[in-house]
Amino acid sequence: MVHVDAALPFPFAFDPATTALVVIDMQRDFIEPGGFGETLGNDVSRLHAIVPTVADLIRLCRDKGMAVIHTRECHRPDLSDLPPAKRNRGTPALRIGDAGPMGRVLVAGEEGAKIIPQLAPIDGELVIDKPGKGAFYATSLADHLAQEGISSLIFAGVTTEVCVQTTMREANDRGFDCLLIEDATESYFPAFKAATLEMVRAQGAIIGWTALFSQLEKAWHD
Ligand code: C5J
Repeated sequence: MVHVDAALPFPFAFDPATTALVVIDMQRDFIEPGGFGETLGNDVSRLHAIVPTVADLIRLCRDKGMAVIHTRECHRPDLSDLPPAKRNRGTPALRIGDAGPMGRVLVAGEEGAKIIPQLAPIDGELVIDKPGKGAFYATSLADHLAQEGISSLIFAGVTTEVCVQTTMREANDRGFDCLLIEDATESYFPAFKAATLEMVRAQGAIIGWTALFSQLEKAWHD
């Protein structure tokens, strides 16, 4: 067992053999300058800044032989998995499926939907394409985790309050113990990230735990 004593709100223990790292939506359109996220007026440098820490986290988990899973928020090219309520909401300059600066926005196979090269999955790692915010909705993730005997999940990725938090809540309801790595997740809105970290670990880890990457690394080496 690995004991992350510094985790909040109290120590988090996990067995690497029954734990997976889930890296949420580290895609070009959310993170890279010139992508869809920036066209929406977001400061993507905030998200770009966590890339080295996420890379270190992935490397650590790979070195320890732990399962690494990646997700991408994207839709089929015919948009048959895109509910009108998601496509039509609001008055953005670009909608999902429209031609954006890196190809069609959030469409599978387009440049913008790809995971950034620095964090590219390697052979044998599961990549989940998800049409929703949560990675369990309309995907094979639950079946895969059951097959592999996974009972704990460590989370990283973007954005903290949207796809990361939604997936953690889905996982918590399905009985997984969840640890969110604070400096391996980010939001375009600092206050939303801070609030999410607080609400995840409130009321005795009502959704899960949080810890810094250095605290996880130290726990593994102790
Ligand atoms: C994610 C979003 N990945 N914010 N998507 O959080 O729309």
